[in-house]
Amino acid sequence: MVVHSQSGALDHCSLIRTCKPTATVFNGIPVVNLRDPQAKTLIVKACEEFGFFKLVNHGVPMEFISELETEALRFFNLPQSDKDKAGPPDPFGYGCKMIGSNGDVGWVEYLLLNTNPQITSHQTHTVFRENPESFRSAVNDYVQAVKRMAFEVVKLVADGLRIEPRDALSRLLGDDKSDSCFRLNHYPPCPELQALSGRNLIGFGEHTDPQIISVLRSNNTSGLQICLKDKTWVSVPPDQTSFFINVGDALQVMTNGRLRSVRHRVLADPRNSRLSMIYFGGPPLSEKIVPFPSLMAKGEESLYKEFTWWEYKTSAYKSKLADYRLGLFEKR
Ligand code: GA4
Repeated sequence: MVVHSQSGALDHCSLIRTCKPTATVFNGIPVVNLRDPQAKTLIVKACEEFGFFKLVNHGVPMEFISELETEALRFFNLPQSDKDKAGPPDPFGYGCKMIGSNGDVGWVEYLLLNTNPQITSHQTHTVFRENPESFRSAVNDYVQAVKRMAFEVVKLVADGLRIEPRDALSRLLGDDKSDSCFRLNHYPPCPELQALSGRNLIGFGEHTDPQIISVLRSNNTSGLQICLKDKTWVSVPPDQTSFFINVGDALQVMTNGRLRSVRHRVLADPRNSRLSMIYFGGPPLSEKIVPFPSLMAKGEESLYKEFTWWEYKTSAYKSKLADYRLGLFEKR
């Protein structure tokens, strides 16, 4: 995406919603040290209260992070016509402004990639055919390391909730058929809009992630906001050395609503570009998404109808970003 400085530039964003940058910076995001003996308790508490927390001491090598950041910026700085060769997203590939296929738009360009090992091993997506091998290898190194860390996080979730067996969640993410994906989002600055109206452009509209867990890392540009239980939006202070973990819809269902799938969005920054990299850990398509029996109290009933991940995903991909997707699957 090119940000033009001439006056017609705002034509590009006429379809994209704006909002006043009113959300306050929130300093209450829980921070969990992955090596803390109390980590499982702190993670469960954070996921119950916010569906979101910051992870430090995560063990993902900084070199993998910076290599991927360099490669991603090189890609997003290519001429538009070169980037378009990796699009349109189907849903995988390069996309610009259009998110999903139901009319959502945002001030963002992105690459969406499949991380299912059965597919990636012979993935010949144009993005990797047209770009240097160093890009593919940076994506692979990063995703592998983040997956390992995500397995640890979900093991702690299972442990903290006394889910049996302890690897019930991690084996879904680690399965050969795990339906997981990876996204690189680039939000260019939008100085014109700020100058004209003092408003911010919506980079990525509000939504919850359908999967089990999402692991996000961004550069030092702010923009990410989460919705608290009381429905207020707050800004998450950026931290380029840490990861942010989101509970997804599937984990909300598997914990019968105990853990909360977090509503979040991203506003474009008027001056700085934001780059984020997100791993979305999902189960195999055939997996039944039901509450773990081991965490149900005696006589407790599922709040949700029974469905497979394939059914949920198919329904999610027909929805608009801001829709409350779990609504269709609630018992009442
Ligand atoms: C949100 C989480 C992930 O980014 C994503 C998104 C997907 C897409 O960009 O194609 C969706 C969105 C996400 C949920 C509702 C549908 C599908 C866009 C959209 C409007 C890759 C995912 O799995 O679901």
